[in-house]
Amino acid sequence: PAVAQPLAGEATEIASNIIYHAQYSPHFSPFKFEPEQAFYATADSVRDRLIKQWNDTYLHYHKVNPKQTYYLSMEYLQGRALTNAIGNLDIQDAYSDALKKLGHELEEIVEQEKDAALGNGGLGRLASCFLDSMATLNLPAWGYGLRYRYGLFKQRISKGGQEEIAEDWLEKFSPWEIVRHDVVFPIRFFGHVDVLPTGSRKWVGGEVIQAVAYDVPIPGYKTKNTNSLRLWEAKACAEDFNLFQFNDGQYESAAQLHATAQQICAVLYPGDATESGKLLRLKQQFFLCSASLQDIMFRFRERQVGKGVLQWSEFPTKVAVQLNDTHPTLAIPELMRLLMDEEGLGWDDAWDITTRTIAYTNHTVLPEALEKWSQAVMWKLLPRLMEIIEEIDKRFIATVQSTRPDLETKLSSIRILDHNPQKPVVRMANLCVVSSHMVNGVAQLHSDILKSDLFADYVSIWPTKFQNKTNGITPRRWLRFCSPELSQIITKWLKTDKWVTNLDLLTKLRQFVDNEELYAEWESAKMANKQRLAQYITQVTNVSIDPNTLFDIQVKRIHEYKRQLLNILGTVYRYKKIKEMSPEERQKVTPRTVMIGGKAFATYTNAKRIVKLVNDVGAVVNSDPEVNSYLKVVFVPNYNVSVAEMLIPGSELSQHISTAGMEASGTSNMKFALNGCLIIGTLDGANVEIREEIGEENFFLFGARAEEVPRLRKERENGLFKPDPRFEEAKQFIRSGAFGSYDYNPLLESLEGNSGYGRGDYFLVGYDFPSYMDAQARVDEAYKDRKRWIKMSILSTAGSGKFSSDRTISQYAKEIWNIEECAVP
Ligand code: DL6
Repeated sequence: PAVAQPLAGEATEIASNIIYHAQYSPHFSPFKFEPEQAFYATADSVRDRLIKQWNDTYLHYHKVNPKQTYYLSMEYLQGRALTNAIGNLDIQDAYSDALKKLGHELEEIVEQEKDAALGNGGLGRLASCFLDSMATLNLPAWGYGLRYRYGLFKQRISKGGQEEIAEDWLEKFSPWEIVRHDVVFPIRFFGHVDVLPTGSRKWVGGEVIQAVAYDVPIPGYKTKNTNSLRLWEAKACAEDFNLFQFNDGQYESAAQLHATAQQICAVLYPGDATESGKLLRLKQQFFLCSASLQDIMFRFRERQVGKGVLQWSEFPTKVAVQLNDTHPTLAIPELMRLLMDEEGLGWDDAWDITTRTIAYTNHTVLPEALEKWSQAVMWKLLPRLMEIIEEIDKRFIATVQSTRPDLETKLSSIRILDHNPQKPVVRMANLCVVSSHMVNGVAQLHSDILKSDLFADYVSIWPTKFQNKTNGITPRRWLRFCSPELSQIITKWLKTDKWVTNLDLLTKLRQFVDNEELYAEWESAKMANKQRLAQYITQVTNVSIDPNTLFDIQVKRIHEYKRQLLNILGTVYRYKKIKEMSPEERQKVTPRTVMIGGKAFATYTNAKRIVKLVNDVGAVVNSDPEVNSYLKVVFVPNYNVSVAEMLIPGSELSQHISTAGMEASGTSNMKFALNGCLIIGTLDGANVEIREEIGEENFFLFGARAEEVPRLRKERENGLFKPDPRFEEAKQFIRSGAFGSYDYNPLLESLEGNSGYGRGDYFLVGYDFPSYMDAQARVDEAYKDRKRWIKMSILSTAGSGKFSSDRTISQYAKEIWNIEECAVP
């Protein structure tokens, strides 16, 4: 493209580099420089810089040989990378200028990038925030995951509700990944175990698939350190392609292993209702664990041999492995296998190394989310690992029997293998707790529940094994880059931008909390973000919303425990009341725009019904001329990281309203609070700590407390619950057909009766409804007093310092991993 013009300084260099890539790293036909081509050329040019820093970082770590952490996660919700990369490299303005000279706007170019959605929700986004903090803190720490061909599905809303469409994030390719053709490891499935003449055991036969490394650079903020996210791709070898069969016309069987390999990384969370689906998920988990451990051990060997000392007993002094939930549990028996069968160590040495290396984070207490794998499937797919798991179980039982006879009666529930004849399973969380040196929950309340309930017996065996590490979010993506307007104001008032890496500095905003000038600036920044959001909503839903109304948002995976149903029932009640008001009365209503977004798992019927209900309510309310200037209801389609970056800065009220004790932490609550959005919420997960930090007067609290929930459920079972008339009225209004003829009975019935499957209101929506409505009335009142609201908003941001993932990661580094910073000079 002949667009180069004389530019000044760095922007000139960047512009010519972008043009260079458009011409000489071509991905499209020549002579085109539309936004799409400009995006890829820009990304390629940014990648040049990242590669330099990345190589320097690798060499530096190699030379210093510090202890390094490896974060194993089946999920990463990276979102887009361009804004983050140029922001962390601190070259945003230069890139913006360069693109301008080339006829493009940076804001438009970044929109071209597809989200890397290799995750589901909070757990995956947490992993991505952690990677950002690890690099920013100059910690030698890498992530390992899988390179899913199709990430989390794209959500489309039609008349019938949610539709799922495969999300082809690699459709054109990702400019950020680099395939390492020299980093390939064999992964075995099926087969059997041979006993060698030496007595040692060897897993042989079965099918062997190759794991190939794809690296994604993870730049730290204003530092040279650039870490790696290594994603594994599955591949079969050329010799596994049967040319003879192919030439004989047997095309499918000729390439059978190739097809099998392709399935492994095809999709995130393949449906597991069928046996083959279960097998595939287990294959994915083992694939991640085995490839990552072989790679980690290879690197350890390379660095130790370089220093002339290869002692496997040193492994835990050089390597920390963190399991992000139980999905990578197989790392435990796989590390044992590699140490014993490949490196020749005895059981005791291998066990000592494994337990000192591995730590486990629990992210849920929901019984249905605690993984259990069929023993039969495990024996078939991973026979050697099952032998090892059996031995771990046997030894654990022996230890308990000899040291803690008082726990004899508890053994059947705390041991690893559950030999229930109906369905013998391996309990992955138990395997993790028994084999890790540290176990942590993700918010104080959650960690307390783990200690007092789920893992109480283990606590009595290993009292010092259990910790809390309250989650955090990266302030770069979740404030500095997603809300430049608010960031600028904060920097101006604090007279420094150091808060971006030291978020506790935000508390200093409190000294200006009565300053009118700050109020005005704060309000106008929030308004700019609301206007941008309003435009976006119109663009994706065709509903026009008024930025002068209260923007009330609930975005998260759709789940009954998260209680989007409470929100929409409250909204239905609000609608009905406004409709019944006289025009004069309506004048007193605080106008609101309720936005709800999130994906429902494809097979989760009630979650899909909730999505449909929100959409149906929206269709009626938004077209009701009597009401729609006081209330609008929008379902935000296809909620993902990029959509969150648009919604959160423009939010004023956000809902974190799970049944107390059920949300392990929540992390979007932190993002909203950091952006000056007030929270209406229960005392659940990290809400408890957020409220402590920002002050109870700045938090709209309601609902039962975690310790009351079991009693309330019992009372309900005993028929002692009397529903609030407002709750009954809201349900009745839906049943009357006010929002269409769809049969909402099954959904509403889940909130009724005293017990039974899908009945009995397990999540206590009915119990919490009146206090929720009262809290909403307090919100309406507070919003009328603009100054009070802005003050609360500033105090929310000012109190959010604790929730930086830099704080979380520093704690992991010191208290679990025992690693130190290793800054590239
Ligand atoms: O720790 C990250 C995130 C928490 O913030 C959420 O509260 C929690 O639900 C989520 N856990 C999971 C695990 N599976 N389930 N359910 O996604 O982790």
